[in-house]
Amino acid sequence: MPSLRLILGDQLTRSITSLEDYQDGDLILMAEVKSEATYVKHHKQKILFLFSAMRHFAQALEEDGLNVTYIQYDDPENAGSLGGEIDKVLQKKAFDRLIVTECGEWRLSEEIKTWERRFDLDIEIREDKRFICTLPEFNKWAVERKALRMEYFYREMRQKTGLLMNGDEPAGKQWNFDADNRKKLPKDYSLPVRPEIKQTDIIRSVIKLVEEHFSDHFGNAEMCHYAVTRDGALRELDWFVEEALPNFGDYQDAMATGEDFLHHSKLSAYLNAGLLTAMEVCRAAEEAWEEGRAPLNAVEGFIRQIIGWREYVRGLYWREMPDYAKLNFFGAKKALPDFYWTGDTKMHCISEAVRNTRDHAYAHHIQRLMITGNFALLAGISPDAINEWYLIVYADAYEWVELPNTHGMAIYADGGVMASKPYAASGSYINRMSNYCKSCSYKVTGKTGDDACPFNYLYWNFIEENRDKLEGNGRMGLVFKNLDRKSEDERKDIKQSARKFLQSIA
Ligand code: FAD
Ligand code: DLZ
Ligand code: SF4
Repeated sequence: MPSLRLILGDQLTRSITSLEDYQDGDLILMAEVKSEATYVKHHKQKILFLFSAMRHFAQALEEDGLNVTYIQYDDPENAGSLGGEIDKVLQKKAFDRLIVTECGEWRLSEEIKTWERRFDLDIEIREDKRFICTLPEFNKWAVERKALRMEYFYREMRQKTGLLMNGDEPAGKQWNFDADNRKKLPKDYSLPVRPEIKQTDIIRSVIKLVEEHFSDHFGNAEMCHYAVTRDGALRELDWFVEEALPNFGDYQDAMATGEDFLHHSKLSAYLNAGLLTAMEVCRAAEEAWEEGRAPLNAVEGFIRQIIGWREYVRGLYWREMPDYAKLNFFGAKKALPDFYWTGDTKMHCISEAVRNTRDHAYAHHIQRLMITGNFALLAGISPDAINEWYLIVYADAYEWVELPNTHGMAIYADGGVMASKPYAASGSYINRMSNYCKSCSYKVTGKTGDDACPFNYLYWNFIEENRDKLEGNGRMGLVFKNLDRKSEDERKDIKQSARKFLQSIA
């Protein structure tokens, strides 16, 4: 008997394991459903990107002669959930088994496990081979260690893939060139101009659909800012490698007013949805270095993000879930301030990060980590609220990658499973890496009081309030030494300024 093959919205590649051994008579099911589109109120641009990419992918499969049932969101018969759509298919025709590649979120993976009983059908959950490190391999690496630090994992991935390796030696005799990658963008610097995204008929019809059904979701979707086919994503990759990669390393941590992508690749949405693979992206970068088109600090930095951070957070997510999501090391419980949605704050760095997020369902790593993430950490925003925000607002957000980055890296809610100390910083870090403070109503040099940069007093207030939790951390020694040098009056002012500011945003 034939097989029913379910392809999820972030599995848009011909090499997905659920399509292996496809035979005549099999049916591929893809469905735009309410349960996936609204379990959080995803950014309009994310829905636009994903539904458009799903439709193009289904069309390409059909053009190749595969048998596809594609359910559109506004189909009057739409059952509203993946399970409901499977049920509908099974009412019409019998299948031997349902084949699906393992999904990217705990929530859905638990639901899929219930389908065998629900439909009285064999469910074959296949490995997601898009990743370089298998989950058993990650677990094996993790059990042998006290601390799960990305840097050591990354070295193993370099050896496994052979990327930037000369035999057993790392290219340039150094594993990591991060120290070279912390430059501020020079004044009057010209950034490479990004190519326009071709708007297709499919995109145009999904724009209408999004406006009709998701008008109360966050963000802009007047046009699609993402390529929606594999060919389009490959063009984006080529542009990045030629134009932006050469300076990716130098300005990796830089931020600048009005510059929304800088030298970043903007490839995460494509990688996570299946339009590009991790290895092809890394090989393209490696080739640019081998041919002298991009320097080693840029190429190593870029490859590390993918075979290092990306693989590492995925392994960590599946290893630590479901308990991981419940951790709240600092007991943070404040509500998310409105300006995370409106951008309406005098803090220029935050309004810039929120504007970029609203316009493109994108912000680059340092905006996510050191602006919105750092603020949430210092202000004590509840992990559930901030995790939900990050899952909603980015086109590349799926819980396997969003949660460890937010919960672990940005707000240290996991108490150090992922990072060796909190990524907390005052305004001087933001000033060092950006030109934001020049256009801000607050004074970055001010320590306390109404005009002072809130990041300054919130930083010291955070350190003081969490002394019991952080003082034992060897990497925080200098920070506590500096805090202890402050006078009683200074500490009182810090506390008062922090209290007043936090009340004003409550
Ligand atoms: P580039 O800077 O060009 O980096 C190249 C690639 O490396 C990215 O496309 C991405 O695939 C990978 N990468 C880089 N950093 C990370 C990382 N820390 N973890 C995993 N992959 C990484 N990334 C997501 O894909 N989805 C998310 O939901 C997500 N949420 C985040 C939340 C927070 C609080 C933080 C601090 C980071 C988050 N990241 C997330 C990681 C990173 O910020 C984005 O991958 C990156 O900004 C995407 O832009 P880019 O493609 O231009 O990246
Ligand atoms: C994110 C998303 C959205 C918005 N909509 C759909 C959908 O309608 N149908 C679908 O199959 N997948 C969708 N997705 C992606 C899924 O949420 C994703 O597969 C899971 O979160 C697991 O990563
Ligand atoms: Fe942000 Fe403070 Fe700089 Fe203003 S002064 S942009 S709030 S860091």
